Amino acid sequence: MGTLAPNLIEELRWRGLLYDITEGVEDVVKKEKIAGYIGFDPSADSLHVGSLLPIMVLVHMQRHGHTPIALVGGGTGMIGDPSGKTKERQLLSLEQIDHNLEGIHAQLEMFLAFEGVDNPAVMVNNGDWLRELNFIEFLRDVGKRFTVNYMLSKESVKTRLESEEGISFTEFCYMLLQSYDFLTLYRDYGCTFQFGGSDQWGNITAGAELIRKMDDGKAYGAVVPLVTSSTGVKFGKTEAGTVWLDPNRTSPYRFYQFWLNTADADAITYMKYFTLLDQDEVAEYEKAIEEAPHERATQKRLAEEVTRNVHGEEGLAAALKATEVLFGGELEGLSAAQLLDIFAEVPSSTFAGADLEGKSLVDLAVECGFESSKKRARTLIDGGGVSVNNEKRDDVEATISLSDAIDGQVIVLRKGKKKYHLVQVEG
Ligand code: 629
Repeated sequence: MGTLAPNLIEELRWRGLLYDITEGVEDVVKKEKIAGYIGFDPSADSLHVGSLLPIMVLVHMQRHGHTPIALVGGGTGMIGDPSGKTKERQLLSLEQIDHNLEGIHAQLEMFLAFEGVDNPAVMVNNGDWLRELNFIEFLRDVGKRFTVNYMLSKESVKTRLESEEGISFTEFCYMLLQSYDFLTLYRDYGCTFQFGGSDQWGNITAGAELIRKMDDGKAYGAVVPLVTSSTGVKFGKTEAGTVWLDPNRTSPYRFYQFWLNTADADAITYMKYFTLLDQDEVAEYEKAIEEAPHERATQKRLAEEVTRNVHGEEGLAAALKATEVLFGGELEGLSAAQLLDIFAEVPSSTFAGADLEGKSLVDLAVECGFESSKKRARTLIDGGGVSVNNEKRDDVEATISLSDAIDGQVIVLRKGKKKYHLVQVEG
């Protein structure tokens, strides 16, 4: 998969990943192998799909022979970035930050190659240099290079100045810390690029300024667009909340479903953003979505690619299997927890184990609302219209046994092809 574009910038450009770039970026990227970084603060113990876009930039950097540096914010995470935030943040405890760092660190590792290539990725933690900073020294070395006037002109600060909420001195200084990171990576790794979301523009350009002022160096920045969805729902959110990368927070099945549910109007954009399919491949899906949108081939491929990237071949297989179950596939090998996840949106009722044992299927079908009378329920069952755990039960005398309950906890009832009801066993 994936013929590469002639260079990194052209790659990012055709994918729509360049929202803004500083001057001179194109020439440098064409001529030199660069090192560039993106920072991720440990606000939670998992990244979410919103972080995937900047991560893809790191992936493209590596594919094009440049050196990607992933930075986790063990230092900046103790302060909190005001960029794009309308409210002052709650400080996290050191334990919380360190716990979150571990999770994010492990996730970032999955996307990049740290050995066995000519341009291995690098992972750094800015806690290593920020946590031991000396305040007086910092004010003399770094603070002196920024006028408050310049800091006040930044979008992140301006919007908060205009709001009643205001901004603490602590968050006001955040940009100095991120600038100091850029300088540190410039000195230690020859890092001359910083990428991020469009909310990071102010912090990135501040860092390039610091590098110019302190080391007379040239540094660059580029930001990816904010991902929007044509449906008006904030990207990365569903009714069930944020779509996380951690499989314990968002199962591979839900993750897959999130991508599968992409609106036609967004599917190609997301395919360019979030997969490594090349221009020719994407062009085919562009045609497919125009000619046969009902087949949802683009959404299927999108969901498949991103799920494989984040959850591996196994996670994808689990997601596909779970999706089949919704369409009547076999339940074998699935746990009660997985079934509860798959059928989270279908109606359910709870029975005491003793009430369920020996209950006639006819009664259960009525109690679950499949039919309004026993007579109708008998006709339904007799006609093969009821399945227990996705296996047809067309005997009107059939009774339910606790051994039908998967892990002793759930029975999946189905009427016809698609109407599901989940029976949960209490206790
Ligand atoms: C130290 C910390 C640095 C450089 C960057 C940072 C983190 C940065 C930030 N980023 C957001 C985050 O961590 O707050 N100050 O949640 C988030 N980012 C990914 C994208 C973003 C951004 O991780 O840049 O724009 C979201 O798409 O909000 O030396």
